[in-house]
Amino acid sequence: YSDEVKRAQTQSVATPGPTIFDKILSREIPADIIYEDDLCLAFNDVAPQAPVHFLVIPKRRIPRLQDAEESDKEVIVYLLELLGHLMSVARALAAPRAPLGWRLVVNNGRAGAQSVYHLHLHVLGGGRWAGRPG
Ligand code: DGP
Repeated sequence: YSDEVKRAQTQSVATPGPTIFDKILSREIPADIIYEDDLCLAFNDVAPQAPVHFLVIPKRRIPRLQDAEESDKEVIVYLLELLGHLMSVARALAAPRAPLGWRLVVNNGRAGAQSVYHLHLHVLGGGRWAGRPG
């Protein structure tokens, strides 16, 4: 990556402002962190909906999935790699924690039940699912 793309990792896009996840990223408030690398952080959900329930978030503040957009070509490539990386990390962390299977959920936007406007993947496992979507 160029320096510019590297800087983009932690810069926010035009957003409504910091969320609780920024405070978790900066260690201002504690979280049960299970994984961290240059691009993302994973931690257990404070209100688990399943025996295994953790979140994978990018360090870069992207409010919603549709906000992972840029006009700069190099940054577009970076964002696509970032989204792939989040899914890859989710898979790697899920494998030992929920060996029988798990769900990956992105609540997106007001009508999509999103409450924290910092993109996050929910990984839910170890449960049986009634009323699953799709
Ligand atoms: P949603 O935006 O609806 O996809 O869900 C946000 C999730 O974030 C929700 O499952 C609860 C979790 N959450 C909210 N605040 C905190 C917090 O301070 N710490 C942790 N660990 N999780 C949180």
